[in-house]
Order: sequence, then structure tokens, then C-alpha cells
Amino acid sequence: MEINDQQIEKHNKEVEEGHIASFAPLVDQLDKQGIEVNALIEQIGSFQIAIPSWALGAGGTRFGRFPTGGEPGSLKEKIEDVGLLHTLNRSSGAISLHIPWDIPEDTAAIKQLAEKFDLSFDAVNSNTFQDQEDQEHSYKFGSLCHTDDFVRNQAIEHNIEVIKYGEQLGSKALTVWLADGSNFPGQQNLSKALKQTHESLEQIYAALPADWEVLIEYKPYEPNFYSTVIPDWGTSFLLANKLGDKAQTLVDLGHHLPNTNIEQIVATLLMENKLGGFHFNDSKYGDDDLTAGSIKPFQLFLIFNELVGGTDTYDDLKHNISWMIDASHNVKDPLEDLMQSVEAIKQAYAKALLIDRQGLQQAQADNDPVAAQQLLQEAYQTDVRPLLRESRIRNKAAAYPVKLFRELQVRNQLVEERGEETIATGL
Ligand SMILES: [Mn+2]
Repeated sequence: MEINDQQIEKHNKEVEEGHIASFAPLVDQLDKQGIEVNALIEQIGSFQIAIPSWALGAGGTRFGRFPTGGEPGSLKEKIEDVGLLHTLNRSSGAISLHIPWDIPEDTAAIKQLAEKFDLSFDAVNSNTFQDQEDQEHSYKFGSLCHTDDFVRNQAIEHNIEVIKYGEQLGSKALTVWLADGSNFPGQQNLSKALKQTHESLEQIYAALPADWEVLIEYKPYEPNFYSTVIPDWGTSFLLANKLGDKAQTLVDLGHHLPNTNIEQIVATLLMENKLGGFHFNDSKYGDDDLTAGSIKPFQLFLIFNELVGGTDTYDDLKHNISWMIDASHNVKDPLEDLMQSVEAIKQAYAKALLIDRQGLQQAQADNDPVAAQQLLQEAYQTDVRPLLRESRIRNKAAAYPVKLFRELQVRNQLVEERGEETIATGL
């Protein structure tokens, strides 16, 4: 299943009139505010968000899983799915792989396919949170933190193997998320577990190519419910500092206790040059992995406010941070959900670009919280959807990606090609 230029052009022609009716007055309004609209559209359009290979099928919970039908059954099909998304929105130009689920059998063919869709490979992810069939030692009681040298070494070797696969594909980062921790008080020597993890990470770090980074994810609980070895950004930051310049912290928005001020964490990491990347998603209670911006869009905006305000140039923001989605879809079509996430992330970014930076700095210098709030709300309340649409039209993507996805009956076609029963590997 592929979508061609003519289908996109036809769709954009059909919606042109409605689009102009909302876009033209917005341009007038932004012009009056002294905002360079073309530059803004260019920035919005070139912002790319990587799609996780493990989120292209229906997600499961411990209670069950309800397959979508037509799910990608191989790495090739996963790349084709991300290719579909990128064709529709020109904003999903990268894929993040998970090993061993996505081991390429024919690297050259996979690279060629990705190139055809204009996709690059973002961070590769290791998996030491479950046991594989042919695996010698179990991760039941941890991996990089394990009390047993043999288990630790096996986990270290796996991460080094993941780096090698990533290198072949042109990836530049390894993401490490550990399920390591304990379920009961006394089960684990907490300081020893962290120390062992650090020593294991040192060996992985030593295997990184010169232009690579290791991104260290943190999470306060689950699957362990008493302690996790890397529970928070502080612990990740500590490890990243001990390891060196190539180690960075990865912020997964769902990996915080309720009401944590995530934008403040982002600001601190950015200031210390330790913000390696994001896993975007949204949550109501915990690590819910819901569509980005579906529950707390204002928080997403505030995160982008810190990102835009904390970097000098657009290039700093674009090149030094990995932008990835980490979501799970239990009831939505995964591809539609991913398009909605990308849209929400770009809306937050666009709104953050609209903030009157000078005015905000002045309000802060004047200790004027009323003016500061006014300026944030001015930007946040602006309907930026016409700007996102215009950026897509200019990039030859669909003005309304989900609408066209439905009109073309993409899911039905995927079911026809791949069948109802295929199940994608993933979380
Ligand atoms: Mn994550």
C-alpha cells in the first residue's frame, strides 16, 4: 500500500478553499504582531518526530490485547507503515527500532527502503526487560544491575550488539530503558544495584562509536513496584554525568509521578546540556502511553516553551535532541493515533514559537506574573492549525492526514494485503 502524489494533490485541492478561509486571517493577525509567517511555517514544516517501531500495532495491557488487523509483521512492513505516515504528514521522517524485535536480515535492502520513503533511523533501543527464547540467563531479577556477573555481561553484550545493528543502519544513539528494580523492601541492595548499573553502563559507553550517544531513560515504577534502579531524572542525570559527554538523559513524559513539573526538569537538563531526547505521550494517572497532547496539552506547550526559550537557535533545538513518540494504542488505529500525536507535538511547538520572548523576559525581569501569564496565554490560545496545514501543503503532504487516511481506506487495504491476524511485535 502506497499513497501517491496525485492522491495528495487531489485531496489538497478539495480542501483548499476551506483552508484559505482560516489561514488568510491568521496571516493578517500574525503580520500585525510582527511575526515572520513564512519563516514560522518553514520551522514548523521541517520539525520531524520519530515513530517507534513498537507502536505500529495494537498495544496490549496485562488484561488483553485487541489486534487492529493489517499490522506490520516484519521490519520491512514497519518501515512501509512509517513511510505511509511520512507521506501523509511529511513530519515523521524517522523510525526508532527495538532490538531484538527489529533485527534487519538484509541491512542494505532495509536502508534502501527507508531511503525511498525519505526516512532516517533515530535511536535504537535495547531490550533487557524480557527473556528471549534462546537466551541463556534470565532477567527476572534485573539486567545491568544484576547480582550475577553472567547476567550482567549478557545484558551488556546485548546492548553492544544493538549499537552494531544501529551503526549498520546509520543510527546515532542507543536508548537504554531498564525494568531493573525490586518489588519488595529488602529484596535488593539499593546502592549496590545502582553501582552495578553504572559499571555495566560504563562498558556499554566504551563501545559507543565516536559520534554516538547513549540516552538513559528513567521511570519511577512498573514493572517493579517497590523500587526501580533509575527512578527519576536525577538518577539518570547522575549516571549521564559519571559516564561522560556522550551520555544524556531521555525524558519520557509518562515516566513521572503525578503532577511532576516536567517542564522544569526539561529546563534544567537543557541548561546542563544533558537533554538527549524525548519519548512523547500523555497520561492521566501513570505511564498510560496515551496520544501526545490528549490529556494535558498545556503541559506539552510549557515544555516547548522551555525548549524554545532555552536554545539560541532553531538548529540547536533540531539537531541536539532526539524527538520520539512512545505511545501505545489499545482502542485507536495505531497509524491514526500516531498522526494525532505528531499533530499535537507540532501544535505545542508552533505555539511556543509564537510566544513574545522579549516581552516574557521583560515581564520576568519586572516580576510581573500577570503580564507573563497574558503572554503565554496569547500564544497558547492562538489556533495554529492553519499554520500546520499550510506547512504540510507546502511540503506536498496532506492538508488533513487522518481524513485522507480514512478516505483512501488505508487500514482496509493493509488488512487485505497482510490479513486480519498479523501481530506486530511491540509493547
Ligand atoms: Mn519510553
